[in-house]
Amino acid sequence: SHSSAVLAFDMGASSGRALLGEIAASPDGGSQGILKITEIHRFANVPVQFGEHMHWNTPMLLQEVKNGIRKAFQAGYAPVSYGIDSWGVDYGLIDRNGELIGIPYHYRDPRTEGMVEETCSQVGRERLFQESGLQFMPFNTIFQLNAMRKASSPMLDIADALLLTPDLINYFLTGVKACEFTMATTTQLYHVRQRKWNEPLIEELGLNPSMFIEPVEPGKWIGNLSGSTAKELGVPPIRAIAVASHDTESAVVAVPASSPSFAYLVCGTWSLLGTEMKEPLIHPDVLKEDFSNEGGAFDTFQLLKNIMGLWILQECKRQWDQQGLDYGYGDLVRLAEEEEAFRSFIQPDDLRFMNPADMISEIQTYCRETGQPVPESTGAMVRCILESLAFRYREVLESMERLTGIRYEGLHMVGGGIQNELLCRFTANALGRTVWAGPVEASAIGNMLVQFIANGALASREEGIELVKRSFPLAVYDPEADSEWNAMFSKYQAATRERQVSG
Ligand code: ADP
Ligand code: LRH
Repeated sequence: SHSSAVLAFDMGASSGRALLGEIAASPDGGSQGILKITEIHRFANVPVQFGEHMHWNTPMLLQEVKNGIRKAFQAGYAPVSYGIDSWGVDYGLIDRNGELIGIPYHYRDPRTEGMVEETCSQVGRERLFQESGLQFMPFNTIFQLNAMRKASSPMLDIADALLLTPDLINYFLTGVKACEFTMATTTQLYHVRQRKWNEPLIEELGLNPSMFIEPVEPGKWIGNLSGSTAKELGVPPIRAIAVASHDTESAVVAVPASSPSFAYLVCGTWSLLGTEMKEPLIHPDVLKEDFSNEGGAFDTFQLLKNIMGLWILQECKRQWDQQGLDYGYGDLVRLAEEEEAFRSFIQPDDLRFMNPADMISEIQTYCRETGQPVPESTGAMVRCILESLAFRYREVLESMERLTGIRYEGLHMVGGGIQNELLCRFTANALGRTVWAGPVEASAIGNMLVQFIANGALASREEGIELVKRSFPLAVYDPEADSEWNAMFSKYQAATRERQVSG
């Protein structure tokens, strides 16, 4: 019914969307409801280059969230609350008058170059892992802030509060400064075992501990739309809920798994391959394999690894778009299907693919340097990317199995990337296991479930999962018999061995 409808904002690195969620009567007249999701608004999320630095278009993001709220009401819906999830690690700084300082940086901004090494030599790599439980990604908040510190950024001197992206947008909508837990754990400044901000570390890095706000758990009511926001938009002052505001964690909430230990792949700009845990796994092998323990919703930790993901394809597509070759993702997949299989591979996590000026040449250079045929056609390029990702998923899944000692039956894939059916098929083949794909809008759905629970429309996470299972059919990909994929894995490994990967 409309009285329990919620509005979910899911802001990914490539696009943002507002989806309305309602628990509706089942169409077959059954007594259990189904989750009906309606897209209200969608917008591209395009970074902006200011001189040497890459930034988010934060004013546009705030405006688009406002547009989403207004459009929901204009379309006749009456959501009782909204929640925002976004990509991890990024933040805005707020001064003592409550105003935004500067333009929030994009996590791919090059100012963090060399910062992992520099910060680790300052505070110790092992110690950093033991306290944060995180994978060493150059863009983690700790390295971004340390880069600002090293540059003697005057912005840090006047910063009174640090707000991670969803908290930042919520602040300008509600006037309330909050800090949501799952997002806080992506900073690498949160102590995962002590479950609080790592103050000694923050101080050692010369940062001001009072910038960091006490985290709240997903499901917490933050406040309502402020009077001025409600008036500006012509809507009632609806509730703002802190959801699992890190998009990856919202997506995990919506994975329709049947067993308590399942493997998942959140497939968007990034590919996050992981499994759910009750406690962080702090062990030298986790450091060695460079996995993260990220805070999740419902008192979980997510043991996962960031894989470079469809970013690589997005960047190639951007270049083809600029050349006027108007390919949609469907066209790119069809071109890839027509190409010869297993010709050349890249290591997707080689840091050279993090933010190259020219992704297409970067891939070609990689293939040349590793003595492989150089992909020239669009189809060959796409095929190389998708096959390499599928094999990388196998590599990372196997490494995760060594860490947990569990064998996973198959892999749950969620997120925008599962619309690429070729990638799902390749993944099933590369793993030699079943892939269950769905739902596409997992982050928005997980965002809604946390709101439904906070608002009392659902009793528990378990009810939420059952709702998802009833509402969204899964696509099942079984590995093809007698495929060459197993034999070709060693070819991939030979081509990608000894390449520089994160950490
Ligand atoms: P994010 O949340 O990180 O912005 P999404 O979950 O929206 O990312 O996934 C975006 C990715 O989904 C794109 O990089 C693209 O590869 C893939 N994708 C989107 N639409 C399609 C489509 N119609 N067919 C195949 N792949 C698609
Ligand atoms: C995926 C994601 C990922 C982070 C990255 C910055 O959208 O949140 O979990 O590491 O963006």
